[in-house]
Amino acid sequence: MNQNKKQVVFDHDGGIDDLLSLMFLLCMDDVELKGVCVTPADCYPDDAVESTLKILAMFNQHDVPVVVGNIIGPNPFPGDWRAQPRMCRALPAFLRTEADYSQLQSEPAHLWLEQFLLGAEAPVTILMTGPASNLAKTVTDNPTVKGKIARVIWMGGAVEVRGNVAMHDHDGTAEWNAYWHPQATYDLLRAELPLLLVPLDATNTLPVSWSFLAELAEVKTPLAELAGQCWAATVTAIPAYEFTYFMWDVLATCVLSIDESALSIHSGYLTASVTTPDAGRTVSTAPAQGFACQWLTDVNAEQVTEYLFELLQTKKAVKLSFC
Ligand code: AGV
Ligand code: CA
Repeated sequence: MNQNKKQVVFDHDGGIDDLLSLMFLLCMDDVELKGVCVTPADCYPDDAVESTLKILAMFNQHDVPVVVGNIIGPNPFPGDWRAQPRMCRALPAFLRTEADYSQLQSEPAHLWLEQFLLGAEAPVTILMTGPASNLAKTVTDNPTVKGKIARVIWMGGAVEVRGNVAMHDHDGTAEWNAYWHPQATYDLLRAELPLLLVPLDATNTLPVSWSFLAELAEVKTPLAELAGQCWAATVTAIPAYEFTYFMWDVLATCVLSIDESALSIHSGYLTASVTTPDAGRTVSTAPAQGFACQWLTDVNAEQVTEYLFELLQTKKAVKLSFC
């Protein structure tokens, strides 16, 4: 263990921005990645595992365990969204890289997480960019693990802005990661961990815009090329105007190590609905009605994109530099 680095477990759900988040995480100098959990939510888990193993291999990270969750939320993601990240597997850089399946562990993610936390020498930071089902179950089943958690950063929720769920039994107030398993969202808040939510309130400031893609195209490193190819796949996938792709998970990942001056953080109380028509809605409350946590209300978008471009100039993507 490197004492000067943050010990991080990354729980993601295999979307294109989840995979991009893994790349950015592996670029960070102050992060030691200890494990990856795959939540079978906005992906097909076989795709997510394969792409995860390949990204780890691109960065020569062959000792990082990968586990898959076996908890299934009651509100499935649309099938075409789940299929979208398969495209990454078709990119030349992925096809050239071999996945090391010896890194894949057989136990369910929430049990692996419990054992990992119990054995951790230093407090662990947990970054989550999919639904919170694994961690919610771990801390509900065994609250003693809470002492091992330094910080939880979760891309989830919509506090003062409208959500992004458009379903027949929903009023549109919830964000998808919170809606997939509303009870897990509630249980996560109830655990009162040192939680920083990265909700739509903050991620709305970072759409994947053409001007961002054009700036990215000037970075010209092998990793920036790969990131640009992944983002390119998001611009036509969802034709409806209101479903623009945002840097949801990528922002949550940046929060781990970006200069705090870029972030506007609010401390307050939240609860979550577990019933229709607003299941998964994250609601700001008075202290007695909710659970203490923090959430990001705004970010300096320019500082974030500059930081992303800086990360893409790392020398750590060793396998890619052989291109
Ligand atoms: O709600 C945002 C979350 C993020 O974790 N995901 C996508 C990101 O990985 C769900 C989602 C919302 N809108 C989407 C989503 C869309 N248009 N396509 C795919 N996933
Ligand atoms: Ca995600």
